[in-house]
Amino acid sequence: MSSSTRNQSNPAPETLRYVPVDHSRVTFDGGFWKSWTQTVRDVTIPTQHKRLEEEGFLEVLDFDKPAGPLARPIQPSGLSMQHFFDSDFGKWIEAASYTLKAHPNPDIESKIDAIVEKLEHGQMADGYLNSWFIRREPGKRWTNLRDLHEMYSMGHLLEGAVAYFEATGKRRFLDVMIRAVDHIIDTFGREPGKLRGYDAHEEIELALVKLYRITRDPRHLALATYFVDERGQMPSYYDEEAIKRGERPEDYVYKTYAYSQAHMPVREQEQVVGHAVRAMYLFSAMADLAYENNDTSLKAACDKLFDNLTSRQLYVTGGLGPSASNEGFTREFDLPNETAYAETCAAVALGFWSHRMAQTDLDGKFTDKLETVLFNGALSGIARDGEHYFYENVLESHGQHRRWKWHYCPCCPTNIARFVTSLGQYFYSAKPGELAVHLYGANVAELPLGDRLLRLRQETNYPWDGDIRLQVSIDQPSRFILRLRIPAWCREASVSVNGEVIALDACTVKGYAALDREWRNDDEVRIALPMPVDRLYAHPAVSEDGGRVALQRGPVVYCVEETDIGCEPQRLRLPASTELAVRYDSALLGGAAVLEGTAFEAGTADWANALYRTSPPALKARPFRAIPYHLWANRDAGAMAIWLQEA
Ligand code: FUB
Ligand code: ZN
Repeated sequence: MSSSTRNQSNPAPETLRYVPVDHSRVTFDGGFWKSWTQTVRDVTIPTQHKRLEEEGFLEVLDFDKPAGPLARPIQPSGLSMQHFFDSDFGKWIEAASYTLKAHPNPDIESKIDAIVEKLEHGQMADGYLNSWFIRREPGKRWTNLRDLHEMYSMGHLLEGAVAYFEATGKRRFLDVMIRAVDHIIDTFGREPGKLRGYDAHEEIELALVKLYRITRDPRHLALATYFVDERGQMPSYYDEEAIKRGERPEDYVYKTYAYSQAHMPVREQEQVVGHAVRAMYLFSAMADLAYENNDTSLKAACDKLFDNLTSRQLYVTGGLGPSASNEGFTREFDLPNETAYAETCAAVALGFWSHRMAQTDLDGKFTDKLETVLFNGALSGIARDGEHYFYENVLESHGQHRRWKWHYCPCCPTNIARFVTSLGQYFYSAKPGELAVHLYGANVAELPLGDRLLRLRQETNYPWDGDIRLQVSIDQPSRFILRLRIPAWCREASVSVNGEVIALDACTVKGYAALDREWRNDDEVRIALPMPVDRLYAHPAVSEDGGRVALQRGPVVYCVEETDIGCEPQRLRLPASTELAVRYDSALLGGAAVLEGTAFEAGTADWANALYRTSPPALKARPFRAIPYHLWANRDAGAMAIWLQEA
């Protein structure tokens, strides 16, 4: 049973909330996402398994063999990347599983089954399951939640198990993970005799909610709730745990538990701090629990944090977490371009969080950000060939950033893979009497409408243009509200139904236009979202972007690459008056709308050996073009910039 059918058959307490459509009900049979979803399914998923094998990740599951030498040394925090290898194949299984319903693949399925068999074989009698501790340090399990990712890894295995069960109906992996969760329930909590801990790398919380949505076992939801509620309570569990290990809490490498959003109870947090991926996973779980427990205090905390992130700490691309040293946040408005960390995982996870927020509170401010990360800061994490990646998604480069085939810490490739292979679920949500369209892009979807299905076809070249035709197929007339997201970037949207223009001002609430009518077969909705090229300016506190302008068209952020213009884009000066033409270039990496215009280049020819001089550089007019940022670094090496100096 899929999570969406599950929710419809158990209306309480979600009657007032939206339920995302099952991703497998949405087929990208044309347009922008067709080739991306095909590439990820046919290239990314198989090659990632190959890399996991080649790089020895799967060897950690050879429980009957003595553990070999460490492939990843222990870091100053006490963590080796190898501590969490389980998470990488957990995420791979999840990503692969999402492809299986619509595209059965016995080879991929047998690869997953082989991993599951090993996991089951290695699982301890009490349900404990973590390859590192079982094979290398059995006596040390549950002694260092602060540094060693034990439940982070289990959480990713659990998400993989849920996805595989939903795709195939096979229970083996799910049962293995339910036993592991039972063990965690026996070990952690507020009851006497249990450890009052929670993992410093959030992840298991949101995985437990996914499990609960299948099992409806209240213990699964209660465990997730406990982990979120316990986080940041004082005295800190991490202090007590360190003392038990014979360590001094003040020797903690990251110095502050803000690194793990464990510096104060979650409901008191107002600023997004610490490690970016951890924060996004935590906030996703908080949004899930707000939804499941109808917890308005968690929802309020999420709202404040979302506003803090989006008004002070988010890159224009939807990337987040500027700093490598903590893989996360520094101070507000600190958004350096060339040194941006902006990890792919963090952008993907912001997509998770934004999407979850919109299910309890249908507000375009959430789905606008989902769309931003989708077309920019997350998609930039995977190459057009589907087998090269970025971990850091910088906004500017002098050519030193190139995509790689595999990473020392390959958390990002499987994250972008699972985002793309489950993309359908982000497009639509339903609740009794309502359907919401969050995203635009060619697809055909079967959407639940009470006990019947409605077929909705989107015909569009979005995001290359903003004309969308929605065609309704339904076996009998039916009254319901169709809610259409009107993106905040669009200032002159128009909508018509069967040729009749809709007064959007009268029916749009929080970025969604509500079309409440009796719908009939073959009804046609036309949405026009004009996409002029927008020049964006950053808040003056973002010192890096002072005097600079970024180009955006629709949801797509543009960049200029040296390979297109023959000089570093950092040398361009873009006059405010420059006309920018939009041209669809079918030869560019599968086809994309590019922007073309004239800028000035600051020349170097007359500088001889001078580093500084009293007169400014000579400017010479030259044509330039900008391409979608997500496509950068797919051709010749060279410099790139999103923020261009304005002349
Ligand atoms: O530590 C586990 C994952 O690896 C994190 O989420 C990423 O930031 C990377 O450090
Ligand atoms: Zn990552």
